[in-house]
Amino acid sequence: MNRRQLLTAGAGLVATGAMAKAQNIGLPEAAVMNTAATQAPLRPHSGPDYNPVVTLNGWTLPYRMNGNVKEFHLVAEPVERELADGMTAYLWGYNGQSTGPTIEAVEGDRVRIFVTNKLPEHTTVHWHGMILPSGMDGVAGLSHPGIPPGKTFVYEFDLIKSGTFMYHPHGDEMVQMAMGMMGMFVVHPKDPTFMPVDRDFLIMLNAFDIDPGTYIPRVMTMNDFNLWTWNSRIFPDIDPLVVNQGDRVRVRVGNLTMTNHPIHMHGYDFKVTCTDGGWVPEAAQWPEVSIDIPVGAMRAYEFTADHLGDWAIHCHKSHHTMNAMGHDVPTFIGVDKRQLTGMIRKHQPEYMPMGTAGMADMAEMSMELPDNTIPMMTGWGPYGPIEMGGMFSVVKVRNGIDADDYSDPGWYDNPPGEQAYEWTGELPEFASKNSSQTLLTQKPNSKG
Ligand SMILES: [Cu+2]
Repeated sequence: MNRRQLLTAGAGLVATGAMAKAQNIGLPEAAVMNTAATQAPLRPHSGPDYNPVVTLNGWTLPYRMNGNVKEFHLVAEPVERELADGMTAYLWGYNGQSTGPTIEAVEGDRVRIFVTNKLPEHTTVHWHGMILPSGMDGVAGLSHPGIPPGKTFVYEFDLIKSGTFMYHPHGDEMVQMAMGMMGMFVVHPKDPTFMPVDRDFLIMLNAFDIDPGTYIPRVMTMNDFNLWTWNSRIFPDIDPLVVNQGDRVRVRVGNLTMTNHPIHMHGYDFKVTCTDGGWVPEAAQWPEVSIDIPVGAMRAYEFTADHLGDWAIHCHKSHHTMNAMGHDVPTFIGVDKRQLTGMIRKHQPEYMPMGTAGMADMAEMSMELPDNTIPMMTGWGPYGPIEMGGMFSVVKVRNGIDADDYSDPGWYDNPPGEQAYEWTGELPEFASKNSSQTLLTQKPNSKG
């Protein structure tokens, strides 16, 4: 099955047999997603119209109308999530995946959200940023008792403002969020002509600490996470943001990790148009090419996709665009390991010296890895290794992409004269006289 097929709406949706028949008074169907592929936008079948969002490597939770109330059913449960092809994590999430499905509704809607707890301990759902009655706020012990294992609680409130919000547990929060429990909640404006866009992408920043060869995150980690994820997915298997030239595009980025992430997008400047506190008035929107997403916050930015190309989008903390890395690896830049290599190879014939000229060689090298992990930097582009991991993807702006088409169009073909090329003329004096090895080991001030 190729990506285009997976992208057809609802392809990965599994109706749970017993609940498939929606009863007007019973629980609404609890939809389950069985794939980490990006699902096509879910258009509303009733109620006010809106332009739905696309969650990268995610999906939107279906709803049903019960009278005038929009009903959803979230199931908190252990899940197996493919962080990348070849790496599965045993997480806690919602309705089959971590991150959980995106909830979409419209300003003025009344929502009723059933939350069934299939975890081994109590949980709650806190609706981050939403204006609602205190008793619906989801803080265990403060707003209401924790939802015991096996029980279902009902949250019900009016959506009195539009914007981008998040949901996550507020009971044993540290453990449950470290295990992957979080999702986004988009409330579309009642007026569909308010700040309309053609494409509306969602990214939830999260992070895990999973030792290579293992499956379960270490929940006590505070700083040294080794997997920096978007919607519980790492590069090279975060889907691209596919855009038609001329589209108005919004990217909404929420951060439920324990550090800030400066999200940088190449090829464009953009304006910050929304936070989890609400929409930014036009006169107050400021231009950026990187937007810092603070901890426990959401920022949305917008741009018009005028410039064709493959544009990198990534966290600008360079350690966050790496996969599982050992932070204790010593730095060998400038160290001549030739003699040492000979000695080590007497005992360990496969020994490969690395890092003496930087670490780019790691991206090309095929080393044997433990099961269930992927290399620290990886991903192949049309011109070689991309040497990235973690929080990295590509905005692919093309001509002639259909409105509902989010399938990968392949790599951008640079027009003649629009790509950097090798200089084949004479080289300057210093470069021809010194080998790269001597340049490397010179003391910084030895050239005078
Ligand atoms: Cu980051």
